[in-house]
Amino acid sequence: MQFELMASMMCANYGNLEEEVRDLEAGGIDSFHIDIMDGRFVANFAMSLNDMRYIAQTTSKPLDVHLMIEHPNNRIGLFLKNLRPGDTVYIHPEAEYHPSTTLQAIIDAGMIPGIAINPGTSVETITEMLRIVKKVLVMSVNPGNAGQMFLPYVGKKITRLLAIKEDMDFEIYWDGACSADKILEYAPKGVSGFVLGTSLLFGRGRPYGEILQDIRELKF
Ligand code: S6P
Ligand code: MG
Repeated sequence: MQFELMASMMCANYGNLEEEVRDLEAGGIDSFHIDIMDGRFVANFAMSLNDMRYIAQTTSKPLDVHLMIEHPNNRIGLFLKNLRPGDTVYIHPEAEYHPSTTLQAIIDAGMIPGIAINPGTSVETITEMLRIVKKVLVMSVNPGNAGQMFLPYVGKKITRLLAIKEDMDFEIYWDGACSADKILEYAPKGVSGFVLGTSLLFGRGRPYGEILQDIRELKF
């Protein structure tokens, strides 16, 4: 079964970020998920522009940048100029008056455009944007913190997105409380990738390579 695994770097040990990046890379992670917060769109500050830049310089693996900031269009250039073609940038449409303008800036810079959608955001309100984005990051917890409970009502929205993803040409990714049972259920249905945080990857007392291998060897 083909699916991507992304490491949620806000959950990493900042005592030695470089070692964390190297261990995850050696363990076979597909990309690094970077949660940028502004304390306004969400009531937390997680990673910063400097953290993102440092990880971009430390790995050749793709970055998966999740902007949880108000009006990302005001600051999008700061992020784009520190990324590489093939990196993904997700904005929250809930945080922008004209999200399609911001998405166009991401496309023009050669990055992969994505939207991250809150648990309470409906498919109807994002339908037109689905025509221009390549990825939809479905939040299965409210944005802002790691270590939260999965919100089961999000499952129905994923089912609806799965039904239209081929026609509208986008991929679906999962962010929040991702456990092995979620991968077992949703990878076969067509969810392309999963952000791994405290539920499955970090703080488990086991080497990342072992955990990632166990996930790759899940019996579908
Ligand atoms: C939350 C953020 C996520 C978390 C991730 C943590 O605002 O977007 O990327 O870091 O969900 O995973 P877990 O398993 O601790 O929920
Ligand atoms: Mg995230």
